Amino acid sequence: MLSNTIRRSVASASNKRFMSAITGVQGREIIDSRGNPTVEVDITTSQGTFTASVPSGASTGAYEACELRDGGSRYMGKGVLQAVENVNTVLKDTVMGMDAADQRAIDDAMIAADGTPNKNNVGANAILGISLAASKAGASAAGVPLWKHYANLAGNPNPDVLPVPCFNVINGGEHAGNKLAFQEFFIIPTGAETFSESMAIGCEVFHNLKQVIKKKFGGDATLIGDEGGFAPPCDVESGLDMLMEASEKAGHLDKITVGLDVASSEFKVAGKDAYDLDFKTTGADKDTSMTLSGDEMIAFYKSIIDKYPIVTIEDPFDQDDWENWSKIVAAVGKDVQIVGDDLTVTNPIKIQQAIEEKSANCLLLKVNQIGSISESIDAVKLSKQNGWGVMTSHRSGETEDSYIADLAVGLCTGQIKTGAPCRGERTAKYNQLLRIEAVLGGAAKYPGMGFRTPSWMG
Ligand code: 2PG
Ligand code: MG
Repeated sequence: MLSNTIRRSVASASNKRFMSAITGVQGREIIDSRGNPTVEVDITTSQGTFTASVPSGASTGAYEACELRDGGSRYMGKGVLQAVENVNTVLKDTVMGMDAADQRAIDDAMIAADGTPNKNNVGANAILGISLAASKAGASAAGVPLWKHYANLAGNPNPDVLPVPCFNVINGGEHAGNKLAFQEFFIIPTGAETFSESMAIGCEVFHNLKQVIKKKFGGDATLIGDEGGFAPPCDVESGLDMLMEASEKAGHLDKITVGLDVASSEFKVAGKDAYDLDFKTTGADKDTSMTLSGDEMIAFYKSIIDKYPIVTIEDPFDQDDWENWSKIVAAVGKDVQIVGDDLTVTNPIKIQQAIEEKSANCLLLKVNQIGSISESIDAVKLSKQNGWGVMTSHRSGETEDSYIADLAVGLCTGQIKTGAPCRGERTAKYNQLLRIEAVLGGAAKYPGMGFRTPSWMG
């Protein structure tokens, strides 16, 4: 005979299972911040309908999981109707009736249904849409906010650390029409006391930067790039000078550090130890003195590290240039964070290799590079267990969805980049962090200069 206590707990467990069983899956095509189609998914349980959408990169790493696009002429080949079809058929059949709270089982089942290492059959954009929407349904089933749900899934007992925001206020590379080779220039309010103070500092520097750029280059130069930052006709050093000038004008020079995403895979010269910093110029106008070898790149990085308060550099070398990655970590990695994006593509296999070869010391966490929440958690844990930092990241093509803010807190990544404090798809994430900070109240922590080692498993 079952005791009453056991009977009660069996009843409540099965009740909970019933409450969060997936009863509906609906995918659709929506538009991202660049006017390209992307996947959105609704997951229905008895508690309601939960919606999530998938971001998309421009400077995409060669080893990222498959982003399934339709090809042809519709939307310049970028339609996602096939991925949506896969959501509404094979993946729907896979997850219907499963417990939305059991993220790992859902993700594993979809990965098995796809059957390829890179999710080439159904598309990582299809799988991720369901994975994300299921996580929202799971949070609701558990009766906790999304950031707490992510913390529970990962085993983080105390999700109370807000990330330091890396505001990408100057855009270059593939994200802007200027000639600047480096893709992102960050203002990082490491001297703030709280997340909300860091937002005020970031916004004030951003507005001052607009004035600095306008004075130097005129109003046309204050037009913005894909991630909301300005895209002036500057080079790397004059861009950094303008960040310094704007921070000083805003009265925050003592509260900020700076960082870069070089995104150098975009301008590696194929087959040569060479990087073309004038890659957007073609023909006779190209300045060949701007093509640097790996060693010259390292010398250049060292010179700007000496001159500016640089604390983080992402993708300083191409995704296959492992040797130069290891060289730069050995040269500057103690004081400066070296972030793997294209190198590691949020993939535990690549991260393991980079750990062994000491090629980076921080993971850029992009959920769509790997294609599911569970694998993203694995990537973060592996990085943290090996003493790496973790920077949560948006993509240059985004939607209004703000789950990366919840991920940053839930997984205690200590740092996030989600563009400038400008454009709704960017501010959606920063605003969600302000909400989480308000809910945490006095318990909220801000890591400041400790962003590389925030507390959980740090
Ligand atoms: C990057 C990102 C995001 P994209 O390189 O880190 O800023 O750009 O999404 O285009 O890869
Ligand atoms: Mg990058």
